[in-house]
Amino acid sequence: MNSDPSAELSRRQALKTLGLGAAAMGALSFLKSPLLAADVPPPPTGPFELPPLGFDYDALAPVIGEETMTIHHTLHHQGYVNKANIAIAAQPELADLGAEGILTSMSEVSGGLRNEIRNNVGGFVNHNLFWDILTPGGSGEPKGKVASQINKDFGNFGEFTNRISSAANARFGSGWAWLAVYNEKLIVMSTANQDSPLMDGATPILGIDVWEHAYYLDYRNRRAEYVTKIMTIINWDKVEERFRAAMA
Ligand code: MN3
Repeated sequence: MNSDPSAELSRRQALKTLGLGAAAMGALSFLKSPLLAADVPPPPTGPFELPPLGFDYDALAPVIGEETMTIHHTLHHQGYVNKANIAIAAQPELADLGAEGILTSMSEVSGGLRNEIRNNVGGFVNHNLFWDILTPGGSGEPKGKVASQINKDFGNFGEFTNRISSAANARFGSGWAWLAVYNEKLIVMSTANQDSPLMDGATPILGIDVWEHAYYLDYRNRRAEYVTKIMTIINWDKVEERFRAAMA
């Protein structure tokens, strides 16, 4: 504290001259916001780009709320894109493989940034699939070839639903449950973190994100309820497309 009254007076005078009272100084603190500050570097560019959602952020409510969707797409998914671009910059030759190709070839990827590539290219690709196979209101039960194959490999749709729900609920910590094509059959599997079935030679055609960021705002710790609800908004037309492509 400055105990010299004349010094305090001159400080006030200086602020007055600048037209900046305490309230104005407070109001200007927004300049420190990381979203608005002019000196924040632009996000890294590279081969990977965040795809736009095929629906509005509030369109999956009440199964997935607007706040979850906004954060999940603009912060989490975008974060994987940014970090994947940073990691790939050190090994630009990998970009020629494409994102899926990198995951398929992960066992051959080496170098100091291997884990960053695995986690962030994985997160990028997994979320690309996740948004693609969801649709507001769902599309009912599967039809077409994927429905026939589900009946063939799991017995019936209800049994498949039980299997993928169990895989999603049993995954300890963060990860995914998947319906994937492997050796021309459908299998249910789960992976930890952002690992992809592509790393094990399987092609995912439906995925359920069971990271807490996917459901905590809407369901708190009730993962099983989230899994049950998300099965009601699956876009089976897109799963069918992916199934046909994987079997071709
Ligand atoms: Mn996620």
